[in-house]
Amino acid sequence: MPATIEIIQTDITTLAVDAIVNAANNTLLGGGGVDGAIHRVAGPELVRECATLQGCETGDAKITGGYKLPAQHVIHTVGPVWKDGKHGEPELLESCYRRCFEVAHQHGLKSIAFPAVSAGVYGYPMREAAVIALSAAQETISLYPELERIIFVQFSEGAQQVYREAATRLGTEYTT
Ligand code: AR6
Repeated sequence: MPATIEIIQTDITTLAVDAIVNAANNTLLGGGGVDGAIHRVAGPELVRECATLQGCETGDAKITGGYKLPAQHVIHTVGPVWKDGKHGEPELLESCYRRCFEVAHQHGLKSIAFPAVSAGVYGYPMREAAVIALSAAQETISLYPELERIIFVQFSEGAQQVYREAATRLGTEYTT
């Protein structure tokens, strides 16, 4: 069975999946937005483990435990800050998704949930970010057959609508 793609509106910290992805910064030591929410729910042990990782390059991803989260792991990735789209932002955002899937595969994970990496404080336009996220998922499905669920989580109704429209345009089948 190929992985299913789900597009859902919820708080990512509530999901009991193998891994949730954190939209972190280069220090991996916490911040606002989804990063702040994940660290609040996971508790202080998460930042202690993150402190041993020596940060993370933009476009890369690193895995930790989930601690008090219902998710077993957190995959921390660092998206690009949007300038104008001509400073390597699309390639870096693609790299975030590719690396998250690679790390999930290396750990034999079957379910992974992503927020809209870079599309908050980092200013990446939601529509373009959604196309990159969904295209990466589509490519991954054939690469990693053990993956069962790929979940794209949006915090707002508007963002969810953008993801659904992007999926329809790309011909990506999804459930909600
Ligand atoms: N569940 C799901 N999605 C969420 C949640 C949540 N609990 N909270 C926010 N979002 P952002 P970025 C959405 O700003 O743009 C941090 O300070 C949010 O609505 O969290 O990659 C880091 O430390 C938006 O659509 O991440 C970095 O410094 C999406 O998640 C910086 O922000 C991403 O928004 C990273 O900025």
